[in-house]
Amino acid sequence: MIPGVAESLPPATLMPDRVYTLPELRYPVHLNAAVELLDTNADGGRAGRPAIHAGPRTITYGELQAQVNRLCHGLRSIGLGRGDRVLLRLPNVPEFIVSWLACQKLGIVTVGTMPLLRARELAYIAADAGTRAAIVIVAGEAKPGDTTLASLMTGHPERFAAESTDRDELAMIAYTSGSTGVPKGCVHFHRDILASADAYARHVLRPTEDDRFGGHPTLAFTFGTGGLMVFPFRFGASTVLSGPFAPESMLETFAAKRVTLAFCAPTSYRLMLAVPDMAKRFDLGSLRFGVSAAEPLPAATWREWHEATGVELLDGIGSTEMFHIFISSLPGRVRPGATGFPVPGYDCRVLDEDGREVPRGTAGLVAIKGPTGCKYWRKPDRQEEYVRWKGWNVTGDVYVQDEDGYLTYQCRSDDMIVSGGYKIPGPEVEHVLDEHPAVAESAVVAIPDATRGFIVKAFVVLRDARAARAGLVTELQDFVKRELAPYKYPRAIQFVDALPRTETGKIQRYILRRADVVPYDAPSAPASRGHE
Ligand code: 3UK
Repeated sequence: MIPGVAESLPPATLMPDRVYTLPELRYPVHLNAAVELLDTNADGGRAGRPAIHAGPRTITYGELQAQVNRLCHGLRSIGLGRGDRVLLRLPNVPEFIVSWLACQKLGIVTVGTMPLLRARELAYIAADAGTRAAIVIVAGEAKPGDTTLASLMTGHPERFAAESTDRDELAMIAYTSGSTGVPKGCVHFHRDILASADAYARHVLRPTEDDRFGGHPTLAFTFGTGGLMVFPFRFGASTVLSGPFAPESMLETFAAKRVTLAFCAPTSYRLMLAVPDMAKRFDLGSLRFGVSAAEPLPAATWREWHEATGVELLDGIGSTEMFHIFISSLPGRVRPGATGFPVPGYDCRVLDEDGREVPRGTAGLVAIKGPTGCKYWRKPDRQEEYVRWKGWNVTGDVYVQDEDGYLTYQCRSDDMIVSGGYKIPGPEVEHVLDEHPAVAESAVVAIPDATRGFIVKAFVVLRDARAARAGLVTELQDFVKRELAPYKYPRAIQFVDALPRTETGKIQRYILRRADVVPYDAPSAPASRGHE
């Protein structure tokens, strides 16, 4: 492994136990994800088959391989190579895939970033990962002398010998949304990327080369990395890339491009259902399944979608730490409202706070062992929280398993708000609100919402209560949108005189979470404003 990079991984004692129970999860010692995903197809008789559909463009495996190889030469010519971290800041366009595969071939560690992230968040990630270069899309024409993807690719041969990476060598660092306000880098090896395809996709979706994968998750989010790039390429199938999600255009893409496997968040399925006459206007006959992840899929959404389209949605819970889905509904055995069963290759238990298994029917922390697992980059304390009790991955999700084995999601055990499929750490929004000159302190919680599952609501104590003028709500919302990814802004803001606190000074968020919470206009105990 690469010196200086490997040391940033948690020590062996904190690593999750990896289990490789299925024969298809045994890989050779030298393994390169790009070789497996691209070259095996392009050199194995699929050079003329489609790999990417993007708008009017179709890119075959052969064309993709030629572009990737030329970029490999180009990246090497500017001194980038094995072990370097490179930040990718691209939307769902073919250039993302070309750049990602080229980096993997060179043994470069890709650091994908969500397109909506802003300067503050990107600066943190770039510094934390120690990136040496970034591949970004910028507006305007390139000036002579600028380094562009095109200039890097010009004049280079279409063949390139990939680095012979170790199967357990760093391939990518994926950043979480950060439950304590600091995003955490999750390391995945070349082997992890393939194992997720060979466990989840192979056993649950059973893709063939005729499948077309489509949907909206960004390629930088591991839900999208898997669903819209790794899984299709692992099976010689193709991916359908589209612009930012809008219900009608997504339905139009599914119909026009004959998508067979859709990857969306539950909120998006609900928004598509709300399009008038959606099933009549859009021919969804090509769809085999719709994968639903990132937040719980309510039974009502499952039924409505099934009624409207005849297509089964497959709920699956995954995480950035685990790379992809580890508990999933199985085709033909869906119980609406339940997530489903452990994905073949994964072992799953429901445990109490001390790591003991709870009886069936009792809620507890879900714990996972499998071929993928959490490896935080430079966060040993966080590693200890996620990987507990001798190697179990503890995601922070509370589950109940019934007598038949079905696992049903209950809630999260921390302050992460899940809204419209986005993970929004409450404390991060609070930190930003607290920087506004009018704000004394704030508390942010999730409030149930029919469309988004939950919305972000901020309870704000002003420095001067008389400042609560009309317009301040919008001003605070805009302030958050400028500082953070806009989806994190509080859709509801309520001014209060004080925040409810425990004796030890902890904010009692459970009181704030009650939708019918009364405004705190009655004066509360002076001690409750601890910092004044
Ligand atoms: C929550 C779910 C209930 C859960 C993800 C599929 O969401 C993904 O990764 P993140 O790191 O968040 C992980 C957390 O999100 N969650 C995800 N799916 C479900 N809760 N039902 C679900 N089906 O709290 C989990 O711990 O953003 C999802 C594939 C890859 C991913 N990265």
